[in-house]
Amino acid sequence: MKTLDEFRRVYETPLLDLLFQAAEVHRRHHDPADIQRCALLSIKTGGCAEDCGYCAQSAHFQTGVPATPLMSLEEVRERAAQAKELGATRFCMGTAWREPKDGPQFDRILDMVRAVRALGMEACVTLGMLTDAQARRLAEAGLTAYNHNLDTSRRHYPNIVSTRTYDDRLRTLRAVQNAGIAVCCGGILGMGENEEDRLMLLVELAQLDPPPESIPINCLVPIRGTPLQDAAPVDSLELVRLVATTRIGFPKARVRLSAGRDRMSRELQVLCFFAGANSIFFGDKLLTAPNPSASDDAALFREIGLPAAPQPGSPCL
Ligand code: SAM
Ligand code: DTB
Ligand code: SF4
Repeated sequence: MKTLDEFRRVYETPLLDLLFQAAEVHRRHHDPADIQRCALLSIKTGGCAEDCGYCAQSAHFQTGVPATPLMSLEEVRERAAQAKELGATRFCMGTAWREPKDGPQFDRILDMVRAVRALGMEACVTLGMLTDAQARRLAEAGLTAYNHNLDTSRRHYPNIVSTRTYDDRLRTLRAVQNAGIAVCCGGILGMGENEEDRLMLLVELAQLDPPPESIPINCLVPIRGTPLQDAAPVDSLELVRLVATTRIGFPKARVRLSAGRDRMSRELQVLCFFAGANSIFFGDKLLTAPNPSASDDAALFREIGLPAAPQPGSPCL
């Protein structure tokens, strides 16, 4: 599927047929019991120069999130080892940067990537815009994937961010792909866009060559102090339709049910997994915003009948 019409036709399929088709595609390409757990760590929080209207970490808004320096290598290694014990197979690190500067901080991030890989986990970072040379150095350090979201449709983007363009985002995605790093690229629902904007985002993702290895679908976590603080929650069935359409359009991708799960019922999350979502962020916190607790997620996995992550202190650790 490449065109808006094709995505729309799938999206508008009667819901039960859509779910059935998505589940079929999902099972043809993936083991339905394989729901990846990714751990997320903000290694440099707050004080960001960009003005993304959804973000707690932009210096343009009064959100009460203090700016912190880049974490030490040792702390990151420790957090990654803990996440591995809890069942994470991918460790994702984020910085509140418009772009990384070359120098000691970027070198430290390369060491963090090597440390995560040495623990036997996939390593993902999201650092903002990259040059070709930075992407190549991340690839040499063993980076598995780079997260860089297009967030919404090209036409809605300027309503959300003014300090960079859609084409800036696409340029970084190309640098990442040229360096041979897998792309993790998705969006956020609930930022005042309509259903067509959401499908237009999928069309943009389908134009990437190769298509993204993973597609995070975030539901906006409204942050007090940002322009989107009062945005209405995403309709549950619209979310399920979008997950199913994403699964059908990107059969091989990991579709990651990302931010906003703390406001979703268990039933909604199960429907999303049935519709083809096969990854979550787990741990009590996303970057700055809340996430369901690790023990709630372990209970959910048990209830679904999937192998739950080992808990600290459990005999199998
Ligand atoms: N600064 C880098 C960048 O913007 O590319 C990396 C960190 S940024 C916080 C990573 C992604 O988190 C954003 O692209 C956005 O899709 C998502 N995100 C940020 N704030 C969010 C929120 N309040 N709700 C949902 N998703 C959010
Ligand atoms: C993505 O798409 N979602 C994650 C990850 N990539 C870096 C981030 C979600 C951030 C939610 C808001 C916060 O924690 O501040
Ligand atoms: Fe900065 Fe990223 Fe937040 Fe935008 S989304 S303000 S670039 S941390």
